[in-house]
Amino acid sequence: MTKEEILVILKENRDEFISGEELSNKFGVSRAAVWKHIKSLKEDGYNIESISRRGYRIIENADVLTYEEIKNYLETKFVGQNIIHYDTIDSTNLKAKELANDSSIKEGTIITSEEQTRGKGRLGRVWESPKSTGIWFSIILKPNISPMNVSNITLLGAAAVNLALSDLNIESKIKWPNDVLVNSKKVCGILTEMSAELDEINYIVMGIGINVNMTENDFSEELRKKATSLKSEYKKQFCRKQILAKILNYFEKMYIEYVENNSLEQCINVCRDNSILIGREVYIKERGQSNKIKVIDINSEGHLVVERDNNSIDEIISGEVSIDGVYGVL
Ligand code: BT5
Repeated sequence: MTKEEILVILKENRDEFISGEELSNKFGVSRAAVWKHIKSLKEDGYNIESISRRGYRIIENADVLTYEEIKNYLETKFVGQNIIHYDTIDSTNLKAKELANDSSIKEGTIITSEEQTRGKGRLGRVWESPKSTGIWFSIILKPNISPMNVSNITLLGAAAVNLALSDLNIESKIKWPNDVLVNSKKVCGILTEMSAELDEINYIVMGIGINVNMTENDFSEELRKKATSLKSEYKKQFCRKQILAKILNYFEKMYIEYVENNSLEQCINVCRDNSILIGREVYIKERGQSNKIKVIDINSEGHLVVERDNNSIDEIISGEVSIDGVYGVL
């Protein structure tokens, strides 16, 4: 007997009490074993009422990022149709890469974790991922695209996050190529990693982290100036599983358009219309040097079109941009 099996029974009998005895008979285990599983479900965040001589009754579902909780919101064919959920893990990207090496793992498989002890940003930076307050997940993808175009997958992720938040009346800006900001502070970062041969991708792992319900105290002092959560900005608790499902729904639609029809149109429109960079003078790190540029556009291939100090127009494929006065140089 697993706690998930008990959960299924409680959910099937939502309005009724199920006695400990009934559960122990059904699964052929002791009542103490049943109680232990109920305790663990409560720790997961399920609100389960227990009354002596009547038994257990589920009151509401928990906001945990399991397939069981997310499936009712999902409208996808394959993205998120297999979810591997952890209470705690070093990094969902590390786990996803380990699993992606196994050729039998299905494309669209997702790794979620309530917390990460070694969440990763780009270039070895740390991603703070405190328990059950954010959405920390990675998607395993095996697209038939050129390895040169992998950065477009990050843009698809950023556009999907923007659209999902917009459904909840949250206005966000995309900081090309991998951040989503609310009120000029970072709420979401994306880390896309790939294993590839010269002209063929073995797999891509796209990890997305979103700060949902943390308060200021959940961030390190260093981050408080430049990071925020949806709760801090909108003064209310958000449902993580609903946001995750919306992101997956939007992502899959645009991903299929891209890998099957080679069209990035919707994604680029979203990235362009919600860009925090277009029209601004910013700094871009190139070969270790920080150069001032003016951002003009994001073109149909997802590249940043910029004007350099000497008035020449250039296209940038990937890079790190910092904006004076928006938040500290990352
Ligand atoms: C990123 O890197 O923004 C990519 C973050 C990807 C995180 C996800 S969570 C699920 C998956 N599993 C992982 O292990 N990672 C992915 P970068 O552009 O390098 O930004 C990193 C910088 O953002 C750090 O140096 C901090 O300054 C800042 N930062 C760290 N944690 C943050 C947080 N929770 N919210 C906002 N900013 C944060």
